[in-house]
Amino acid sequence: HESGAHNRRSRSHSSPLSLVAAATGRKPSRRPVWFMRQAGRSLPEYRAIRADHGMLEACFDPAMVCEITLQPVRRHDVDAAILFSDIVVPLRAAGIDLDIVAGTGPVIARPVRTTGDVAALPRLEPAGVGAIGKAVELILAELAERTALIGFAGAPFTLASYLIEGGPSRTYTHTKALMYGDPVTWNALMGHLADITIEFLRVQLDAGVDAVQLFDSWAGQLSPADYRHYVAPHSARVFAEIADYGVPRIHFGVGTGELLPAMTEVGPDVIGVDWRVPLDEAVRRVGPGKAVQGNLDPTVLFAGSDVIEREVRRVVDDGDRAIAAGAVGHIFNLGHGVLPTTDPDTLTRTVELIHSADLP
Ligand code: 1CP
Repeated sequence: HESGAHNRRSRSHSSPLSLVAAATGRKPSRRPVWFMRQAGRSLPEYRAIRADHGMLEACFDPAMVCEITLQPVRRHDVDAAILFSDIVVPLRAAGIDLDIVAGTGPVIARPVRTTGDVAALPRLEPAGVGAIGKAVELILAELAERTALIGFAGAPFTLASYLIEGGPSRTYTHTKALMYGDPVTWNALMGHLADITIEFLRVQLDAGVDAVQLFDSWAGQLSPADYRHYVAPHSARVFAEIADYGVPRIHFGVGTGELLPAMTEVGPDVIGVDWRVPLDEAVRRVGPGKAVQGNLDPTVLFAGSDVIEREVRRVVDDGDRAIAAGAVGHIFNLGHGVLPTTDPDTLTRTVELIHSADLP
């Protein structure tokens, strides 16, 4: 791949991107904010598009991806767009039979549970996600200079959980049974998924995304010891293999308070924190030299403007304390995704509130 050849990163030395500045220890022009799951879900203009198009159909149509990615930026003036896609898109592109079912999420036609199933998994050819690279180019052509584009992928553990369970899960029984019971097959699967993740991220990075986030949404199901033993080597390889792009790499999972040290060891530049751990406490677990991202509880957006103001202020203050404790910057976000019934106007007002707060 030609790192940096044809993208906006050439401008990064005088970058006006507040998100990149906060991620790399430079002073941002304003406190950067974006929201996980800001694209889709809560926006009526998204629902209007999706009324006539399936989720996967939309994900492989560059014009639709571009439009849906830009919708929350137009509305809320957030400092980053996140590519509209899904963590299972590269699996589908590789040829795995799956669908994204409304109200459920990813559903895998034939769950992957045996050594033979793992050996038969297809590889991802970059051409399979050509539409996603094209979408990134369309978005970058339209995005304002001050707005970063974040690419993303699912981490091997979270992808494995969908492939093995066949869909969303509460207990991850099959996943952990394979992990504990057949480590050789487990590592073969995780290695294969790391390859797919690296390829998917490279297509986005080659097309010019300004940052990437690796979602290990369900890693919080594991103890630190098991995370280090069964997961960390594979996630570490993903971070290492994209390091030469020089763009900020964000790592996030839900319920990962106990895993923050281990999730930092695998090599991200920015560590995402859910709402359970205050940002300044997170820095004590992560150590100095990383940026922190988070961590307003998404349900606070339903509690009225007084509570929102108070909680935004608290997260901003925690972010300042995190910086005083050694973090290189703070990117404001929710502790997990925007809930579908969130009032979009509340999101817009919350962004205004965050931008009006003093910088540390
Ligand atoms: O706004 C955005 O965040 C950009 C688009 C995006 C992203 C980053 C979507 C669109 N999905 C994702 C990542 C994703 N997908 C994650 C990691 C982030 C997280 O923890 O939220 C995960 C775990 C998935 C899997 C997935 N896809 C779920 C969760 C299922 C479960 O196990 O609980 C669901 C519901 C989907 C479908 C999906 N993905 C995206 C949208 C807009 C939707 C809803 C589709 C619809 O309209 O029915």
